[in-house]
Amino acid sequence: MKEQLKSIEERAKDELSKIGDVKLLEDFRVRFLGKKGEITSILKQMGKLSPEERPVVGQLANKVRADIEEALNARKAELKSRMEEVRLKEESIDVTLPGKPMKIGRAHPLKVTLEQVEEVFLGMGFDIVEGPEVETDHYCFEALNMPKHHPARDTQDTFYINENVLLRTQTSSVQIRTMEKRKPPIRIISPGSVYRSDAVDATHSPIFHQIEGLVVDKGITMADLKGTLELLMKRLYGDDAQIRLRPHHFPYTEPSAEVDLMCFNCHGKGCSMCKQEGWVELLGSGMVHPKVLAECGIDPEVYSGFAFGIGLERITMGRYSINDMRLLYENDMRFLEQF
Ligand code: 2U9
Repeated sequence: MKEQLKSIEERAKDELSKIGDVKLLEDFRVRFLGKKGEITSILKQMGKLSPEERPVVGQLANKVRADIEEALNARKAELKSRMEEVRLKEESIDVTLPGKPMKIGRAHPLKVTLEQVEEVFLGMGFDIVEGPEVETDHYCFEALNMPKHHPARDTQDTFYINENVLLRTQTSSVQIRTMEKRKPPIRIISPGSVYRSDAVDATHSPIFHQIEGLVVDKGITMADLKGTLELLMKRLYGDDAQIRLRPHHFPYTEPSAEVDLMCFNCHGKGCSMCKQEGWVELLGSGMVHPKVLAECGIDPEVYSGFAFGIGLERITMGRYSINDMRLLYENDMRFLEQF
């Protein structure tokens, strides 16, 4: 039995030295030291020994068990520290390597223009009002003096959801809703997306953005309209910006005017940028039609108002000399990085 114990110890130590994974050590422990392990099975045979031999073999068995246990623990510690070393090596970071550059975002040119326009109007005491993009026929057309079959409806090819519900073609619907709710004085701008069934090209898109303005009070005249828009344009294009009003027609304003900006390239002389006109068309405007005021419960005999509509894309393209509207929507980093 002594020989057997010695050989178990030798085998155990030999096997242990070959185990390279901590997970296999438990299997080793069960085989040599467990209740059904090799040492226990030797101890179970002790009854066959003489009374003198029993304590000697018993002591030896205990010593062999203790030695194997010690060797097992030492191996476990060694393997664990080796694994830790490998883990640390794998996880180590070379702080001398160059970092990965992070791209920092910035405001989209449309957003830059919008915020500047908003700032100018907030400074003049206007409120910014938003409203639904899915509108009823009433708020988008009817209340704006465009009854059914009015020819002006054709110029704004509309996405209809059903006979009565549509995607708004202009943000004027927000101003109608505001006039219904508030009493004059009213000073608001309503920025937002609008929808028209247009094919995409360099100057058209089925979704674009407008900023519309509305002022209603006693004694409001075309002079207020001109002064307000002049201030806006000087803020956007610089103090030497000049505008002119050209007679026009809109169903919701009377009189109506288109507003041109003096070409900043040739200062009115005419060049290729303004197609020899000296002026570039910027926006539409006018005095709110008395019918529109009355429709919203505002007495046109007491109050008057002016309104204007600006295409956000158009003025952004003008300011940055962008010649294709699609650039504003494609999110090409080479384009966006320039702003
Ligand atoms: C109310 C009454 C009148 C808003 C106006 C325009 C003229 C205009 C265009 C500019 C370029 C639309 O984005 S665009 O295609 N807008 O020409 N808009 S007057 O008139 C209103 C608004 C609200 C209650």
